[in-house]
Amino acid sequence: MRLVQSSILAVCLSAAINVAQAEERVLKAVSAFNEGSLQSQTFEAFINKVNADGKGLVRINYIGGPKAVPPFEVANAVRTGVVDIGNVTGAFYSKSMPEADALKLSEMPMSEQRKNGAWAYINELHNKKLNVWLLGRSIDHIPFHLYLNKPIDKADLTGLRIRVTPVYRDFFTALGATVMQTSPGEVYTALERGVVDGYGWPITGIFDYGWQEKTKYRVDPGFYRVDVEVLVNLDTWKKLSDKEKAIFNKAALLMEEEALKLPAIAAEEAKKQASVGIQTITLKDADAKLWLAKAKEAAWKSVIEQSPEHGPKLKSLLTKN
Ligand code: 173
Repeated sequence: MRLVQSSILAVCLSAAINVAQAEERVLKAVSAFNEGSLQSQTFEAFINKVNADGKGLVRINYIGGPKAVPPFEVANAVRTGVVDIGNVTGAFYSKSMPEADALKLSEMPMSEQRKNGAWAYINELHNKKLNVWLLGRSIDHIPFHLYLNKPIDKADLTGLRIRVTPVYRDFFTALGATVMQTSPGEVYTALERGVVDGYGWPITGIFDYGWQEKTKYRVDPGFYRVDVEVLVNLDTWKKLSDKEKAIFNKAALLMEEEALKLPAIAAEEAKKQASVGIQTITLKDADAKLWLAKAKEAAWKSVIEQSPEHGPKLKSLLTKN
């Protein structure tokens, strides 16, 4: 008798569990950067937070990095709903939305952008142009750099062939470089074969791709503000309950706070680069000034040319002068 009762109980329990499981919403996520790499880690912590807080209600199924979806396709995959969530830099979708190239030009943290209306404006552009919700920013507060295998001694890249994405294209071209666009996954081979003399990349992460083996110099100062966004398909976002949205927003704000720690990681990475023999070429005085001025000028010029409607407004929202 007891046996019968407990087996009935077991059946009822497992039925209840099945119902709970059936009701848990599962969203698919990908990153444009290698799984576990520095450009994915803050996003992966965000996923863990959502999954812990959303237990039984909502869960993110992390499919992984560029093996799942090619980097330049991630935003499109989120737009069409092939995946629900993507961790991707604006440069990888500026072909579909040129205003995305302005995100690296922000001169303030996300907390400020959320207060001064910049986030709201940029989110609306994402809603309308890309059918995505701009949930938050997973990488912030650290610069991009130029890495080289041939030395330079001034702010002049004439005669050099550099690997780029839209992040660096206008700037390096303005300084005389010949540029070639590749995804991160193609950089190692391009360096190995000598197809390029250098590449643009953030201060963090070259070890994730093994490029330290093929890199002689890093040029300082760094420029811009590395931007990686967490995009959510807009239809998916609208379907979430208020409770689910609150879980996502809380995890996104936490992620933006965690990004405040990236400068410390950047300092460690710079040390590690020096320890494996990567030399720093530091442009000084007038050259450093010219370097930074050209970076800013070339990129804003391009954003405003491509988006005369929104470019100037973005500049006033994202820059301090
Ligand atoms: O260099 C790149 O591939 C690039 O544009 C980028 C942007 C943000 C983070 C890492 C890389």
